[in-house]
Amino acid sequence: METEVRRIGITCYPTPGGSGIVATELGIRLARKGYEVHFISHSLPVRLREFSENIFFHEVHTENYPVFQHQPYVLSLAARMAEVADFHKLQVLHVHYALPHATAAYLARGMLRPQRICIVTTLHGTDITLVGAHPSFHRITRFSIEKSNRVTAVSRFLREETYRLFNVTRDIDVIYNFVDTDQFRPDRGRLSRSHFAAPGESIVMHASNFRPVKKLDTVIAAFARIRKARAAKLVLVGDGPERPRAEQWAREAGVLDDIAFLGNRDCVEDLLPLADVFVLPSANESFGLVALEAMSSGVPVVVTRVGGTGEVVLDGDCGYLVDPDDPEMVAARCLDLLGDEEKRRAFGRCGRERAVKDFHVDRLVEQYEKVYECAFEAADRKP
Ligand code: GMT
Repeated sequence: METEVRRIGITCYPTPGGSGIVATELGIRLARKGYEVHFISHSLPVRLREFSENIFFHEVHTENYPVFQHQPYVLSLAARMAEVADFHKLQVLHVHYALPHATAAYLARGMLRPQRICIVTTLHGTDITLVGAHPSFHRITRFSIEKSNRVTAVSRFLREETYRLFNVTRDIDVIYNFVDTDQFRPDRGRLSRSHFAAPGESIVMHASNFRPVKKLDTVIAAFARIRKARAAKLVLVGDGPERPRAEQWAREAGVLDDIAFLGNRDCVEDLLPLADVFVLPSANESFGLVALEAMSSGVPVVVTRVGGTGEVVLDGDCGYLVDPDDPEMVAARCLDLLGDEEKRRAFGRCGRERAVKDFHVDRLVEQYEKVYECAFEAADRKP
């Protein structure tokens, strides 16, 4: 018997950021495996560079009307999800980030008759720890989690936080984030260190969306200490609300000339292997996808101990876990690595091995497929 093509809708934030990257890479892999994948979002996801006849993009247009003080994006998204699901006979809507995507999917499912679509919601971090935990969003986040058919979280930490903060009773599967270890690899060699550092200078790197949770203040203060101890450059990849303050902190600390602010870049896989150490001292990090990408690139990481990073980084083997408000400690850990070439290489090898063994894209995509399978079986059974 011929097996039916599996058709899945994916909604994510299309902007640079871990949740959008995971959603996009997942969709690309599924399409390569023969799934029909429909991305539904307000813009083309940034990592959706690959052309495939199995991948479709449906842009969500929001209408402005004088009585609307704010454009009702969630309603437009829900309506588009329902249209696409109906027209393309989707079996699964996989939404990344609880708000507003799981809520929109709930509305879309309600518009479809007969109900034959399953909602899979993946929780990523700030949707629970910051947005969802806020009193004004707490109730609707809880509701949207409860109403999803399946829920996954990107770390055990995030699953436990969801149970603790929302008192939900339903099952939540942990499916870790993943990395393409061919794309993120130590010998990528497309860019040269000489773009950023003179011979003998170390390269410290950080990449994020420059939100307060990323603790750019700690990154800069730690770098100022490193700079006092040895010749080094700091490469900052990304952009966001903290950028002007980061520039100010760097100026005040007298290290502005040793920092390259690159802004958002589409070639993180080319930049990461240039780093001698990667720093991410966030106030909280449910997983820390970019730290995994650095590990896969053979770079030792110095990352926050708050959140789920301890499930990714082996403290003292492929990186160090640090306190987000302790620049002294961040600097000391970085200097420990920068001053010991053998240790730095050993940590880099360990991180690479861990990425290949435990976080390889193929393995984790299979786990998502298992989650979908229940949804497909349910859809197949319906008349
Ligand atoms: O870190 C952010 O502010 C962005 C956010 C996102 O939606 O992309 O990142 C979250 O999801 C990533 C992918 O699952 C995780 O790797 C990040 O750890 C998580 N961020 C936080 O928990 C702060």
